[in-house]
Amino acid sequence: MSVATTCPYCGVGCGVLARAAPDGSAQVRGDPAHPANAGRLCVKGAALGETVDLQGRLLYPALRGADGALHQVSWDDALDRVAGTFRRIIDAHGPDAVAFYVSGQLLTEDYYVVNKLAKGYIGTANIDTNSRLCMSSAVAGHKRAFGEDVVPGCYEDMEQAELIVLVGSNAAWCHPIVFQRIAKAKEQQANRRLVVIDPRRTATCESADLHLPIKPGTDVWLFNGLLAFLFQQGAMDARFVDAHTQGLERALEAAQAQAGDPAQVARICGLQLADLLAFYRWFASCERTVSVFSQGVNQSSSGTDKVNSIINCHLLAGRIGKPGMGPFSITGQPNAMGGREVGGLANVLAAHLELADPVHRDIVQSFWGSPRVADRAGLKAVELFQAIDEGRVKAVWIMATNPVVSLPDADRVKRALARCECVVSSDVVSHTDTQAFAHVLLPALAWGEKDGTVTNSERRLSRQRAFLPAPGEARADWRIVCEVARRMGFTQGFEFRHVHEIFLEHARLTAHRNAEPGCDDSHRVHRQLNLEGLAHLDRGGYDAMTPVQWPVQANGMGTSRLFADGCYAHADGRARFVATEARMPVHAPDREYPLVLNTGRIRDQWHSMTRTGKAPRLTGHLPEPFVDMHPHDALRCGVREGELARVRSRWGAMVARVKHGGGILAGSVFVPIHWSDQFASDARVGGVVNPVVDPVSGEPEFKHTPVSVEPFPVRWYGFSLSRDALAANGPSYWTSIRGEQFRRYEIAHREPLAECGRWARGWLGVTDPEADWLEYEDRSTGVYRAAYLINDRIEACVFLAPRPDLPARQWLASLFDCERLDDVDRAALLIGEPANPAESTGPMVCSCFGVGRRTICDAIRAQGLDTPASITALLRAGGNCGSCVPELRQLIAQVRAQANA
Ligand SMILES: Nc1nc2c(c(=O)[nH]1)N[C@H]1C(S)=C(S)[C@@H](COP(=O)(O)OP(=O)(O)OC[C@H]3O[C@@H](n4cnc5c(=O)[nH]c(N)nc54)[C@H](O)[C@@H]3O)O[C@H]1N2
Ligand SMILES: Nc1nc2c(c(=O)[nH]1)N[C@H]1C(S)=C(S)[C@@H](COP(=O)(O)OP(=O)(O)OC[C@H]3O[C@@H](n4cnc5c(=O)[nH]c(N)nc54)[C@H](O)[C@@H]3O)O[C@H]1N2
Ligand code: SF4
Ligand SMILES: [Mo]
Repeated sequence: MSVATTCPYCGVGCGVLARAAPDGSAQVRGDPAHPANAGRLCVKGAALGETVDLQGRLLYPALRGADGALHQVSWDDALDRVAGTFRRIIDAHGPDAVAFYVSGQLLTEDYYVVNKLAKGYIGTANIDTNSRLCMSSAVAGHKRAFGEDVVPGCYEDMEQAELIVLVGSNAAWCHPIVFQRIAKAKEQQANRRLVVIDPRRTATCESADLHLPIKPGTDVWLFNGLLAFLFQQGAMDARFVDAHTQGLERALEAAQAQAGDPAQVARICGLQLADLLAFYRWFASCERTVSVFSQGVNQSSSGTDKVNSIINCHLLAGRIGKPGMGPFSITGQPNAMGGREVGGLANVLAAHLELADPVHRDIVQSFWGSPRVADRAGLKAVELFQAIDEGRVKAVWIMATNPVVSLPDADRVKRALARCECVVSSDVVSHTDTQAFAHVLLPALAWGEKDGTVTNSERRLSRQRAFLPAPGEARADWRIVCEVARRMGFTQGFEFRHVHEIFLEHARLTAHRNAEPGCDDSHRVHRQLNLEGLAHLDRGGYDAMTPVQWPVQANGMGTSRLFADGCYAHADGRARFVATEARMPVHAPDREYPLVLNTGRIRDQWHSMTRTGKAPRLTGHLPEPFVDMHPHDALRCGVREGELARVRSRWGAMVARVKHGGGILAGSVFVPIHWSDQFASDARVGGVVNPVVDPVSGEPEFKHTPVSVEPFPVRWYGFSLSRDALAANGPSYWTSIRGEQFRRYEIAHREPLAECGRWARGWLGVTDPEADWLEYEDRSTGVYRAAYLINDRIEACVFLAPRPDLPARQWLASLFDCERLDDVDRAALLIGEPANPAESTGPMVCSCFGVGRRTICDAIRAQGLDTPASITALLRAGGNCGSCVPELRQLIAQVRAQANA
């Protein structure tokens, strides 16, 4: 029997039907009944089944001993250690000497209890979340504009819009199912337009009618310019503005002063004036406009102003609260939204109540019956780790996040954790960069094993349901927190026996003293977030809950769109225009650090790869960390495509492969965020990123750090495929990923090899002198190849050369599927080329069907294919999840351009 649950990756929140398979994997497919995806899944969702095996899982609690090693202990010992240490530190130094750093990948119920423990019982607001790194600018922008953290619209609006503006969003890769919905709506009605505002030409741009390659960080100019333009063109909805808003005058003044002249805006934003005006005109004339924004907006030192500059335009034109229009902050993590509902951020309380307001604090504390409630904002993520480094915070409990990888100035985070008296880490895997610093490891239930709710980008609550047994001694996060709370002496408030009871408490709190808008009872506070209709579900009702969008009325009906009545959450019911200040990012490039580092995501990996890194289907697309740069910049920096380079800033450095993806402006470089010390020697880009934050939200400026790029000179390059994991020490550079039947290592070294053969045997761990060892060496060119076989089956191979032009990995990988290699294969191994060149398919494009770039380009050329659909018909590529369709479009354009050249 399949279980209906929700995908644990992005904030689209797709429904999944899952069932355990006998081999320890799982079968998953899209849930046709889920409104977010109607049965579709992107490639990450489709590969979920490959990520649920127990290899690499953390299954038992562990404590770090005096010897520095981790030792398995009982739950009692581990929980007592956490509770005892936290209690001791609080008694000696006060509640603010401890902290929690949690995650939008927790379920709402987990999040609820940890926030309750910190703010209501320990009495500290030092609980922050990785949502600080992600959504906090959107949260702050919503609060300034609407009086509450509310996303007004729904996914259907994107399908109904005439104009979709994607700002700082690579939705084709990061929110693929929403993007597919947009793309499909566009196909169905040709006059729908898509504008993408992004300094990079991403896969998302392939479907765009207009791409504005904006100069990094200058979005406020663009949208302030738009505000001034809309006003000047008479696109203002005066009735709406008069009746439902406040503050236009000041906002408009600021916009006109800074960005009143489109020509100047175009100059500052680095855009063609004609393109800018085309966008402005489309926006002015399309009533149904949705502006979707993501990390290119939020992760900026003017992130909150960027958000408000976008919302301002929608308010001016009265385009909000109606079908097919509105500003739309699309969330990153599966439960970014749920975490905000229960007050996971250091400056808010549960149920969208404000920590700074005594009435709000009273609502929460009286509802909880808790001994106290935190009355001043806690430390925001970046500050929190600085406080740990300075010894002000002495114990931190990290749950479901990997800050040594994902925070800016991440080497300082390492230092801080190394110095911290007590680091507790709750995770599902046994080795992460953060756990290397933990004193206590707590094994949590993972996706497929745990139960609870999540809320997606369109405020839709869905159940995550278990379909796998709890492995080892792993426990649900909420259970672990409640255990520690009790052991700290908080005997009341954490007696939950089932996740359902937590959900009910949370739902009741959202309805508690939640007034009608305009109600003048000062003890009640109006909030849109209201789950009243779910507050009385019995256990069966909770288990059977179907996806529903908040607010949920008493009759159980959800709400797809908010603000239809023009009534906002500010006390006077009016939305606010915010006068936004256009300003450049804090650190400008200079002579020493002349390039701007932009960081973000790739299609098939999720964050620090602890789960997607397990799925062979996902590792082939972009198997190595890279620095994507413009060829002119590469020339200037003396680095070459395919070779290694060091990316350096004032804060740190990393090493990655140089790539010319073709989508990047001169002056910028792009590095993916995914590689940690578990997967590469030195590719944590977080160590390079500046710790600058937005002054309002505290969200880091992840998209803008001045850097230099310089050669990372090596004497040889190489790679290995091996059925067994190798001890990847030795080479100056290594990266490792999991393939179907092997692990793949890319390596390079700064020192020459005296004896390749000896080194290769040591590297592959081949000690038997009688082993079936094939070897080829050309001393004059420095090329070396070796393979190791057992009973004619290939076990491992290694290829070395002074330059990075090495044999195709895909073809070699296919040899690992063979039970026996024949003489032709053996010869091919030594020659380093397949006997039949057609076997080399090129880098992976379609991960679902394993179709490579070369195969696709050959087919486009030979058959004159001109649409993604025609490629799918011939090669199947793109026919399953559709995640690669934007790249198919790219390849068609490329082949065409080559043919015309
Ligand atoms: N495959 C995959 N999908 C994911 C994730 C993942 O790890 N992998 N993570 C999820 C999470 S948590 C999140 S938050 C989302 C993020 O989803 P997105 O925000 O779409 O992804 P990013 O790659 O972080 O950044 C988006 C774009 O912002 C652009 N940008 C940089 N600077 C600027 C600027 O100054 N102005 C503008 N307008 N754009 C700029 C970048 O070039 C980049 O293409 O993705 C979610 N989905
Ligand atoms: N340079 C740069 N840095 C960034 C960004 C960027 O664009 N550029 N983006 C930022 C953003 S938007 C985000 S959201 C963050 C994400 O950054 P992180 O939150 O650090 O990323 P993850 O790798 O998803 O970490 C989640 C951890 O939780 C574990 N885990 C998974 N499920 C569970 C569970 O149920 N319980 C417990 N206890 N553990 C679990 C996983 O194994 C993993 O170790 O990165 C941020 N950092
Ligand atoms: S779009 Fe993909 S990653 Fe996001 S929820 Fe849906 S299946 Fe999961
Ligand atoms: Mo995120």
